[in-house]
Amino acid sequence: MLRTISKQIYRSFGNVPNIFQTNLFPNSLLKSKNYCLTQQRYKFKRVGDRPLGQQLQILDSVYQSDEWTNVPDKVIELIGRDLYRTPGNPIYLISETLRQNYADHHCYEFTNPVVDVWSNFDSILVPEDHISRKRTDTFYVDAKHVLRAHTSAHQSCCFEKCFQDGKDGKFIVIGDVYRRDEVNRTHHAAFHQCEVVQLYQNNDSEMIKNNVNDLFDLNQPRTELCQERHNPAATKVVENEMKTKVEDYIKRLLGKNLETKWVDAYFPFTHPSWELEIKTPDGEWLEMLGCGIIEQKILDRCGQSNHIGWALGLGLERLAMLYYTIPDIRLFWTRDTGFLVQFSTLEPFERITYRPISSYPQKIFDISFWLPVSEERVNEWSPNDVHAIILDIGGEMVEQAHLVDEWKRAKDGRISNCYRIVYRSMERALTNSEVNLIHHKIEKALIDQLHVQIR
Ligand code: FA5
Ligand code: MG
Repeated sequence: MLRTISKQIYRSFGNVPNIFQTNLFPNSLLKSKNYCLTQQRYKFKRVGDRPLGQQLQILDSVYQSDEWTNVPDKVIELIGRDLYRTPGNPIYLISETLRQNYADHHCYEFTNPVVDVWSNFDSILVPEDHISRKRTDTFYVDAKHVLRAHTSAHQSCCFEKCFQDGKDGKFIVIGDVYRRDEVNRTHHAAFHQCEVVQLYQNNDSEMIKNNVNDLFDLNQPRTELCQERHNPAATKVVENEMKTKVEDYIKRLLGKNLETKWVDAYFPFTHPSWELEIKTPDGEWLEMLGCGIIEQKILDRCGQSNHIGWALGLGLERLAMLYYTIPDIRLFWTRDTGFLVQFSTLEPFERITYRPISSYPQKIFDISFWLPVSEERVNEWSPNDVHAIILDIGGEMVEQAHLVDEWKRAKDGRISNCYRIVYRSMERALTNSEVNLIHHKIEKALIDQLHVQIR
């Protein structure tokens, strides 16, 4: 029980403040300026702890480990994979749907996930004693740098930039983010988020349409529904536009009959705040995103005091798992081509249903051949015939087959093809000799039926 509660508290940025009043985390300890230092001298060694002064290379930078460092090599190995920028990965496809859906927003992608502590926490008002700053929750590269724990780390630097970049206060940030979190079917230490932000000013069309003349009302106190000095009517317009746009997007992917619910939440950087939960096909509610009206103090500090706005942070894996029926979050990091080949479409809104891959090893064999000499045969040549033969003979043992190389010999214009066949059974590990046998049968059929010449 204790563990369950503490995990809920640890997990996200959305910690309800009064949870801190429970005796799980005594106030005196949380309020202490030395709280984090106390944590540093924790007596147990943890995964990722390193000897002081060790060099850590992350992308092009080298850091020296200190007593804050807790990022394990296994996590560093994932940095730079850039799944959201790599065609053929489901995270790329989901990112593309976001880039298209929010096409009037500027899209920022900061490929280096190492940010300073200030950006990850202070820039968005995360209090000094907030639980998410602890070494148990965040990956520290050293005392001054962390692996960003959310794309909100980039909010502050984009507010001004997006006006310079010609987008009127609208931007998205897509990136890989890292957390010391539990690992289960829907949580991973490395995952992806998309931050979507929109700012408004007086005279914006949405405000005019809703008869809101002024975003601000100097007499307005802070209430549960509204920040101090905000016009409640303007807040409502902003809330509605944020919620409608993102719900429409999620329903475009997961179907218009999807059941959703907005739940009140708490984030240090927004007020009021919500989370969107959706009903999964197995009847459970799953949290997809956190959002809210941006704390005015953040905008004021970034020179945007005449704007109000909304921000949201969406988990890409959760969406991709439901869109493609991918059963386990760890699969996104696999290099298994049996997985990746299923996501090679260039049409991001294409509905792909993932077929589970085998857990047995692949056997990869190539076939290279010259296409037939006669012009007549070359003219009626179709790669589909090659695939038909491969499938006819290889049957369930063939997981994939692709043309991987094609070239023309200068001296006589003959064309060479190379097909790569990936053999893998769903039921057992295949032996080399049985795969060899099948492979030779395929070669023979290509010669007999399509008149190719094996090279
Ligand atoms: C945040 O990260 C806030 N920065 C979101 C936000 C942005 C709020 C802007 C307000 C304004 P949270 O910790 O709840 O919030 O994470 C957001 C989403 O990321 C979750 O709803 C979930 O979809 C996804 N997520 C969180 N932790 C994990 C994890 N360990 N593995 C996979 N997905 C995760
Ligand atoms: Mg959350």
